[in-house]
Amino acid sequence: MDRLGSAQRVLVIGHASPDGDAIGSVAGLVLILRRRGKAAMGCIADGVPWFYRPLLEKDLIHTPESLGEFRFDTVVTVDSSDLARLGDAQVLLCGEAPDIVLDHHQTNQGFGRLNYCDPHSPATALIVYEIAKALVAIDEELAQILLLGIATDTGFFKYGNTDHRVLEVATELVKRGASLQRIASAVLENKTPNGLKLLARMLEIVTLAADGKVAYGWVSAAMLAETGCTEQEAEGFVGEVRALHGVEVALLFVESPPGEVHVSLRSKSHVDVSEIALALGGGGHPRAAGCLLKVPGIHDAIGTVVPLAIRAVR
Ligand SMILES: [Mn+2]
Repeated sequence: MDRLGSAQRVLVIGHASPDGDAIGSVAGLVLILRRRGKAAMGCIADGVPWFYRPLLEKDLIHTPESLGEFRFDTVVTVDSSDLARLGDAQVLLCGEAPDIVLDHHQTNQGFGRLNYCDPHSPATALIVYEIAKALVAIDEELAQILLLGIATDTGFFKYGNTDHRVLEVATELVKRGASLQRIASAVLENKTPNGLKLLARMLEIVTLAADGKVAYGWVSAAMLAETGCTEQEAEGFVGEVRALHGVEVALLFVESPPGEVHVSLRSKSHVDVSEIALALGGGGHPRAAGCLLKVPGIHDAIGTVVPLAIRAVR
């Protein structure tokens, strides 16, 4: 908090392929800093996916390319467990460590000069909420942005990380004007017809292993091309796989671009999938983790990860 206090011009970076928590944490912290009279700008390598944009003001989050001449004396990263998660935004650091790392991933590598990581926090946006409470009055705009991060990282208040504290903070944010309906509608009800076709194709090939305790599906580069979808449209598919009766570990493999396979790992009740992800160069939480594999084909990735998941449920 003191380090933030002494900063004048702050760049806040979230992880590439951003989720609601990355977006909410970046935008929330930028707003707080601006309201404290500082120059602040957010940056996310891939920019903000279109369906989140109505939830936040323009000019809060840029791509590294659209940042322009913004000069900064302090860099804060949010919701990123390691440097590689920042994607192309890493170049902005010019090889130096970020000044402050704020995160909630238990696999956080402590890559900042100052590191604050609380693996018990359900969302990084909840950490940003604490900062907001200490520094500014939380108005409707800030409440909406922070609730976005908290709602998405708790699966809209149904994952195991949804404790009474999360619900209390959410209540506080709703009292201050945030709308859960707006967030749910933007995030969950903006699917495309092509995305639905892609989901149908993925569901058809879902495969069970380890007596139904492991389930996995995949989206190949060819499936994306044939349905006219981008990787973004496969977001959330892994939840459909985890929803199967009896499944403990669910995996989704998405090949985009060819040669790169993004693996999403989820578990239902006891397997720590962040250990599998960490061993493969990724990271995450016990119930939700991910990694990126550079392999010739998607079936190489499946052949690598599925046996690890089978071993984990035994
Ligand atoms: Mn998060």
